[in-house]
Amino acid sequence: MKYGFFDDASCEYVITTPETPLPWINYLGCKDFFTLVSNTCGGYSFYKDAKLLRLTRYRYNNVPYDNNGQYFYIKDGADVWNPGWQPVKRTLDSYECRHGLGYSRFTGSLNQVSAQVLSFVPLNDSCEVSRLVLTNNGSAAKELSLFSYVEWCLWNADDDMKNFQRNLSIGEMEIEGSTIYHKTEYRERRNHYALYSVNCPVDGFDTSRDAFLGAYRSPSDPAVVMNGKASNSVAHGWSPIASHQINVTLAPGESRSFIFVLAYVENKEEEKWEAPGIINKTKAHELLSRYQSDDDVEKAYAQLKEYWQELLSGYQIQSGCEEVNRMVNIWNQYQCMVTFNMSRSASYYESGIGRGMGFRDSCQDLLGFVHLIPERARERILDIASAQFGDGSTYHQYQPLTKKGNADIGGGFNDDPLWLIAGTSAYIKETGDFSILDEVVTFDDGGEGTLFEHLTRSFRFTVTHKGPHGLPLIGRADWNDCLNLNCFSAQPGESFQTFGPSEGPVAESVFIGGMFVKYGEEYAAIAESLGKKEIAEDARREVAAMYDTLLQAGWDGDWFLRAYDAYGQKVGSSECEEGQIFIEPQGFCVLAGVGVKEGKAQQALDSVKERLDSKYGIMLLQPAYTRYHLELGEITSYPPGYKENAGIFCHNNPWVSIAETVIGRGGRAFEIYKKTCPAYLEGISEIHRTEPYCYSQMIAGRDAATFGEAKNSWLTGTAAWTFVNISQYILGIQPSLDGLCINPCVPADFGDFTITRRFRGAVYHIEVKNPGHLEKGVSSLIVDGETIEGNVVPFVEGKKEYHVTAVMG
Ligand code: BGC
Ligand code: IFM
Repeated sequence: MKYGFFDDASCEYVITTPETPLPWINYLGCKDFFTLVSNTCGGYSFYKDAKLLRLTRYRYNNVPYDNNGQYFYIKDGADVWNPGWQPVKRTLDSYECRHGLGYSRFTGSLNQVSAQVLSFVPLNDSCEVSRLVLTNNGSAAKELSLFSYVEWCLWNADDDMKNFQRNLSIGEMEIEGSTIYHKTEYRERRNHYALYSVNCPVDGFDTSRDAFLGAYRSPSDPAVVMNGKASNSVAHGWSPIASHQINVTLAPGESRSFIFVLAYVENKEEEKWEAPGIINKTKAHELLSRYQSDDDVEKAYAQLKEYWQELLSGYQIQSGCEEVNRMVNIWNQYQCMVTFNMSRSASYYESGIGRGMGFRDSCQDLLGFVHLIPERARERILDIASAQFGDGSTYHQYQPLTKKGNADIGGGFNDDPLWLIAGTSAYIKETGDFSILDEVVTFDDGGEGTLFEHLTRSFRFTVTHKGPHGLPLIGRADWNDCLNLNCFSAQPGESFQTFGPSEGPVAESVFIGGMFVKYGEEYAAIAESLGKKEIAEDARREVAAMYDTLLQAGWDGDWFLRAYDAYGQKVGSSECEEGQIFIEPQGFCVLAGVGVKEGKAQQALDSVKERLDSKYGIMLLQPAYTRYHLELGEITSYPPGYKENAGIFCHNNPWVSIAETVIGRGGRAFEIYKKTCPAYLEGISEIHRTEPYCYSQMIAGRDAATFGEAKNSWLTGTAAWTFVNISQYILGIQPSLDGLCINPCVPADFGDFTITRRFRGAVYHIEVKNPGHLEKGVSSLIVDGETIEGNVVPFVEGKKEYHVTAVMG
């Protein structure tokens, strides 16, 4: 069942009923100011950091699920309604929500009145603009009252939820005409304030939540709105809000627009006060002056649309497959931008207060983002590198605002260091910019080194942290956060990842071994390009040794083992009672090339198909753990079929799909791609439940009662990896150190396709022809009329356009 449809020409998903199975959200904002907005106008805004600089309040874990947002109420006689349906939930005559690239548009109508709200964050200002257009479609005049509503968060979203003894006394507001200023905590260490303004005179306002809602009421029936009369309340402590009342008379056919601006303003310390207690509003006035007319809004909106069009033009495909076209050209790239901006901090499943930026997460996000804005990727890589310690290990997370490692979580996840090589290598392949390696970056525990030195320490960390079988020690966990093999000393109630030795001398990870082969080779290739021959040779020796170890100690007979636990027992082996085969090492070892020439790669992937596949995707492991295993940790704490315990983790499905392309099975690679691809799941939205335009972290596996149900949409490494998979491995347009490599691996009946790809400042027009209906192999490559040996388009400095024809054969 569908709850809307894709409007590809407008790059929008159109939701046609407010009652979607779960809130279907969008992200407004590209750089500093962000708003999460659901299809019923729920959500919240923050500046840079969802925890520390939260502008508006949201209530997670609430009923109804999606609670609080930037709401508009329309009072039409006795009827009160919202264009996005919530919170009043008055049945509307019509409803539509269009989530677009960086904007959302809601249209509701009732009794011949329609209200259209367009919300977006302009490119160059720290604010959200919402233009509301009211239209009288009837034949009689209409007297309406419009009320706006946002509830302020007292900045630190964590403290805001807990520290009531203080917080109920600190709220301070200031009102100037139609602008409501939220200046809580401005008198002490803060130098910022927020505002909510509208571009016309108002008939009243409210800034006290209690006055606006009334005792024992909620945003679904605010007393002020129901009575049609603002109370001009000024909040002193308690819960400050901002609400405007505007009375409007509309003649038949008449429309009027109102421009609301929700903004964040920062002053320098010396410019804080105009007079004692009165904030300096100069910057606010300047900002507001830019959004006063419809023309202003149109201009800013057009700029945003152009910005996105330009960004997405870096990779555009035309193929016979509608779903592929729309995911590749629009939504997958869009989600890559969102994950780059948010890491795993703020979504409807991540509260914005818990996690900062993940080290491994951010490195992987780069893989799908780097082609969009390479300069920002460069900056990010250098930030991430500074969360590394001198011994090559890293903090697991860091806070975006301070760029400091998160000491509460600490380090000890032994895959983290290698992801830095992954991200940096992707950046260099994309841009050819080796100069990033000369940038000097500090180590968190003192000292500094070039980025190349950081990569060297990453590489050496694995070399110097191996266990009894010569495989990498796992530490607190590897990619699978829940495989905690050194936590066997846990006491009931202790958190799996925050106690005990961060590293045992025995527990080893086959997965990190696969990563080491993949990214160790990329490190060697970078060293070679820098002319560091000995380093490259030494690295390749280490990689070769790991390769052999994986095929011996890391091989179970029909597939790759997952790990050895702290007692030296196998994990992910046919000898195990539960959890006999895991997805991660099959995908990663094979995509790294391990076992391809020995025939083991194919065997491992066949085992995946036989044992882990399901109609909704490949499960993480089988059989699911039905009881708790202290020696394995959190993974066995989940009920069977959920999350890491045999859920379908969308993040590592593409690893298997990529692995299939490595051995040339394009049909199977694409079959895997389709199973978790949201556009293909649109028709079963009542089962899948999350947004059909973005990936979710997890789909419940076959062992779960809710098989096929997705959770944790938006912020997942799935976005980057599925984009890498489809764009580089299936469609086969691969940035490499030497230039753009054309290496498609598709189903035999996929048909011809064309791709426009921006690469190192030039535009490549690529045509892939497949007259023989093959799955892999390029027999001829013609670049601007000339036949080229091999399948890499040689990069010519200064050349701006390339026309490439690749014929599969
Ligand atoms: C995993 C969760 C786990 C959490 C905390 C996440 O990365 O996906 O399953 O509960 O880490 O350990
Ligand atoms: O690899 C992790 C990731 O860092 C956060 N989400 C879950 C994944 C698997 O545990």
